[in-house]
Amino acid sequence: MSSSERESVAQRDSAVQRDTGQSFDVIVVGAGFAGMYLLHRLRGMGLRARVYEAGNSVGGTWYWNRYPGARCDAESLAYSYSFSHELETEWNWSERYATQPEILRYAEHVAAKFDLKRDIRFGRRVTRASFDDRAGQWTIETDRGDRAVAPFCVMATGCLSVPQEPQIKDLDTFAGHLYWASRWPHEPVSFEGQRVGVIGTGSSAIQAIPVIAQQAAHLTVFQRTPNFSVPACNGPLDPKFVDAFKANYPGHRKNHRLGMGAGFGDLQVEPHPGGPVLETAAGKSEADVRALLDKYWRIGGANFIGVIADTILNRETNRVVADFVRDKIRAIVKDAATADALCPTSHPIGTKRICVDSEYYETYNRPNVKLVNLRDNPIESVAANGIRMHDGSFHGLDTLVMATGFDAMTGALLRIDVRGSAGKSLVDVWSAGPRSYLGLGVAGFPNLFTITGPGSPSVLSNMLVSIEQHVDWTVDCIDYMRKHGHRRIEPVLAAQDEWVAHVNDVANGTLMLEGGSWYLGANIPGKPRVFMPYAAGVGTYREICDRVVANGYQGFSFAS
Ligand code: NA7
Repeated sequence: MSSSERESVAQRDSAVQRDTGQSFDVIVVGAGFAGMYLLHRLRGMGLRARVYEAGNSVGGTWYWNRYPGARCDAESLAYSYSFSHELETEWNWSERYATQPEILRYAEHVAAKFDLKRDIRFGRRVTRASFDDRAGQWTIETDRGDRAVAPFCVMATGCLSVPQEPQIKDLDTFAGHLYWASRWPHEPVSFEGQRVGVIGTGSSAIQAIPVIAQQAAHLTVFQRTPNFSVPACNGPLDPKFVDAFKANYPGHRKNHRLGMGAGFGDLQVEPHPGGPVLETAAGKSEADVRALLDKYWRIGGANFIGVIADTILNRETNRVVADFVRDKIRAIVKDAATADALCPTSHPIGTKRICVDSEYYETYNRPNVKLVNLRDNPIESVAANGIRMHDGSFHGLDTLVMATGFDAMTGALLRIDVRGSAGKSLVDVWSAGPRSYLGLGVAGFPNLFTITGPGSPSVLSNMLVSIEQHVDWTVDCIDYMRKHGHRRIEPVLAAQDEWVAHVNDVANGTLMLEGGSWYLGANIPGKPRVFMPYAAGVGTYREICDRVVANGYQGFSFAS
């Protein structure tokens, strides 16, 4: 049987089979990049693993986010698995920033290459995970009636997987086409001849808007908060550059893992050299700093924010960088009032996720595109054929695209009824915000691991680097326990408290708390404001995790 035949058999079986009390060594929730690698590693240790996935195939965020223009804002050669040299050598990325379809093809390729799908149950959403203290095992239940048990449960549920659906009055009365960026249909969507509205101006919208504008008869962008965006300068990857890069792939990967920043290390070698190249802008000639920033603006990419080392630490540097970008916006966008409305002023640059775009600001020079500033004139309500504004004006629409973001980092975990020791509910334990040790485990929830959980670098890093690190740590820990006869592990409460305080201290030393971002939960009404990711960089974090292991899993308690 060919690998593609095997895949479709696996998917068909997945659709008809139901687990009814089967027992496994490890149950994994989610078959995105984390769940896929977990399965591969667990199998490699001879463990029996079952993966449950809500989508109908692998890829996680890349399975769901199919909106026009969707692509990774991290560079392809770094945003890819490093665990198999054969895989990284044989796979050829076509562009500097891969499109969503290409990343999904990669996920499917990995699933086929390592024959992953036979142990994944697709189209199942895990609804409940409960730990039985006496049996020392987790019971996992899905919305399709599966029920399975295992001593270990690993949550690979992703950081941005639960869409945020804002309460906009009468949204359900819209009679045209309504699309959510994060749940885009699998069939092609045409905007030809349509009057389209987009609500939101985060990364998703900033990628979608230029593509929609090219097709639509008219596009209205409803913006509440402008974001800083830098040009991607995307393009095909030069085969010579790729060959040279791949010739030293292990060296580059090592740099990604151990770097003090976000896990891109030295990817930005020529022709995309990276930073930091200047310690601070404070006290420097602004003209010189601007000349440097201009060089990196032309190189493109999110690394722009790392060109000056203290951009998110020092208010003066931050102002210089933000002013530079605002001037770029004003230079690109011809209509002065639109340019003004597009200039972010309410948060320091880099304290919300920096967007990476292709012709975003240029799109506002098109005659068929209009920006509506919701700060001046909020949305009053949605009608069958458009949007009514507070001042009584009306925007007629045939299609409405919602690009309103996610309940980040905790959303997916808290939508599962997770019950730890003595029936304790994760929703209750995290009612004032997430508390976790190293972003890997939660006191009171034995044998539960969270991949890229709150309290780890996660969304502030190259996700593939962080995923591989957490998967390796978790699987090695399970292996250690089996070899040492431990049946139960959980974080010690005091170690967890200390870690949470440390994560807060690191964030407090930056300007990040001023961002009002989804990093803080600020985009979700009523969500506790806690800065969730660990902001000290992937290299520092990895050293800490390794030290914890070297010290006999310091901060965790074991039981037999
Ligand atoms: P983001 O970055 O959270 O952006 C969501 C956008 O939606 C943002 O501009 C919001 O404005 C806007 N929004 C949310 N609710 C409303 C309402 N009620 N009215 C008007 N506008 C609203 O999500 P993305 O999907 O773009 O990107 C998420 C991450 O995915 C991204 O960082 C990458 O890592 C990949 P607000 O700022 O709240 O005023």
